[in-house]
Amino acid sequence: MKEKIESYKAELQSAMAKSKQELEDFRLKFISKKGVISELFDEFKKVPNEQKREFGALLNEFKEEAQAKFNSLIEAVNNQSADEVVGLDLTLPPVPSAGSIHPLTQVKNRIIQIFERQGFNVSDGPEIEDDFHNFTALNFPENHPAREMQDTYFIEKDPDILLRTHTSNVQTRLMEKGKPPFRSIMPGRVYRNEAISARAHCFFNQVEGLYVDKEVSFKDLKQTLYHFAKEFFGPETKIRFRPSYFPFTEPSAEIDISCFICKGDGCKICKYSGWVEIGGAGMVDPNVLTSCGIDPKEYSGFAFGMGIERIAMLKYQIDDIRLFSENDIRFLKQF
Ligand code: FA5
Repeated sequence: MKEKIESYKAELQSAMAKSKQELEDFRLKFISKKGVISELFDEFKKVPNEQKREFGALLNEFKEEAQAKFNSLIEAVNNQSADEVVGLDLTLPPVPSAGSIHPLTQVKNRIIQIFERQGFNVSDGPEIEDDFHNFTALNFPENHPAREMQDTYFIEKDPDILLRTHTSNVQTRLMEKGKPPFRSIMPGRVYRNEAISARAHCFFNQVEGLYVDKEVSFKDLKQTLYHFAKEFFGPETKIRFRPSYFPFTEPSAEIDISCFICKGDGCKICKYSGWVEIGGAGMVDPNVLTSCGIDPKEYSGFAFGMGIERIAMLKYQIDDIRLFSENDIRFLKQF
């Protein structure tokens, strides 16, 4: 037992603790109920009576040394943590972690700015919508296959309440409330029950445009969008209209812009066609004007709807739409 105590003493003397964890390791090894000192006291019970005096003194001395060492290690660890904060100047002002405006908001704001300069104001409408404003008033007949063009998330049936599938619902809300002229753009989030991929999402943003007045023509539509494309994508940008179909416009068109990356020569972004689609447009169908209480003999109008994510993807050459909603700081801090 004497040798054991001597060897533990040597270990005790060289023991060091640089952290709270090492301090705790020391306590567990020497001082705790299952530690070395308890173990030695258990052994002491078996020591013959004539040796008890000698070993008892050695053991008590060792116990005191262990406790003293433990106290000095506590002090050393505490002083060390104080040293560590010496370099920290608590009087310095906090470093602001500057946020940035989300790229979609930046694109939306720029779009608003361009149209406001052409005399458009900004209108808003509900994302939870009824069938009438999302479909029926927009000339989608009941059970017509055109409704399938936009896979819908229904919230309630009979009467149908749904998540709007496009911002065109704001057109109908605007027109039924007021009197022409209307010259408004309507940005907002829309929802479609679509498979998510690099180019399509089940929620995305659109910006709708509506101009209704006396003698509004397709020429006005073309010029308005041409101006937008040049302002947004650059002065060299060309625009073209491809015949298309929307129940609420007649005639209808898809809007393409010349690829501003390859300048029309063909590249990956435009799939080597030289053109990229940014939205749909057309002259407001007379049935839509009528269902909103506007006389189509007196008034005409144009409307368009563009995908904000798609425009942002083109502008910043982003190849995956999912990046906009994943909140990955490495992506967001580039804007
Ligand atoms: C419409 O939503 C019509 N309401 C647009 C319109 C308004 C036409 C007014 C005429 C008059 P479309 O379904 O094509 O049309 O969508 C318009 C744009 O939204 C598309 O060109 C595209 O840029 C964007 N878009 C459509 N589906 C998705 C999707 N799943 N993910 C991301 N963007 C989409």
